[in-house]
Amino acid sequence: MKFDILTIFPDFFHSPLKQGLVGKAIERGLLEVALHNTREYACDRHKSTDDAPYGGGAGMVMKVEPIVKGIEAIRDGADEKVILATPQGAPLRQETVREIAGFKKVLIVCGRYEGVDERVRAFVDMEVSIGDYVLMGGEIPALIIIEAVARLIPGVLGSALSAEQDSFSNGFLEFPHYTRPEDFRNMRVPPVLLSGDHGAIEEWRRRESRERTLHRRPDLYEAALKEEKKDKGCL
Ligand code: JB8
Repeated sequence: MKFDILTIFPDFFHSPLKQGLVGKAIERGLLEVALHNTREYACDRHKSTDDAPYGGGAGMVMKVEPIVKGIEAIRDGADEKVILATPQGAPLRQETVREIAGFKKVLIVCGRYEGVDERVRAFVDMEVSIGDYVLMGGEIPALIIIEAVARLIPGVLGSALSAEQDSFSNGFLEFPHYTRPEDFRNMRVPPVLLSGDHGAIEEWRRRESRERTLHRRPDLYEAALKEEKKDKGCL
C-alpha cells in the first residue's frame, strides 16, 4: 500500500515513520510513504501557499492552486484516492479505516492555518476528521490515518489475530490486560486469568469487554449489539 502526503511540513513525518511497526512495515516494503512539499507546487516567485481570506477576518487560508497542482502532479490515475484531513470531514472510525485499507494508493492533503480554500474540495474523494477538537494542521491526522491503516496490512502485525482482537474490531472495547507480577502493591491479577481454564477466561473477557463498553461508551455498546444481531441474522 502506498501513501502520498501533500504538506508544507514534510519533515514533520520523518521520525514518526521510522518508529515501531510502521517503521518496520516501510523497511519491509509492505508500506510506502512519499512526502511532497506543497510549496513546490506554488505558482508565484515567493512560493506562497497561503493568503488572506476574502471577506476579511483573522488568519490565513491555504491557496487552491498549489494544492490542486500538487494533487494533479502526484496522483497516479483514478485508483489513487485523495483524502483531505479536515475537522469538517466524516469522523474517522474503524469502518472508515478498513475502507481506506482497501485502496491501493492514497494521497492525503494536509491543510494548515484556518484551512484550505473551499474550491480544493472539488478535487478530493473523501474528507476525514480524526475527532472533535481543534488542531493546527492535517499532519497529525495524516499520521493517524497511516498508522491505523498500516496495522490492517497483512504481515504488519505479528499475528493475524491481533488486528482482529483489538478494541472496535468487534465493536466493543477490549477486555483488561495483565502481565507479571501477580501482586503489585496488593493489587492482584483476577484469579480466573491464573486458573488455566480457557473457557472461563474467554467468558470473563467477553463479560468484561461488554461491561466496560456499556459503562464507558454507551454509544458504542448500542451500535455493537445491533451489529452483532445483524451478523447473527437476527435483524
Ligand atoms: C487547519 O483537526 B483536523 C485539522 C485541523 C486543521 C487543519 C486540518 C485538519 C488545517 N486546522 O483534522
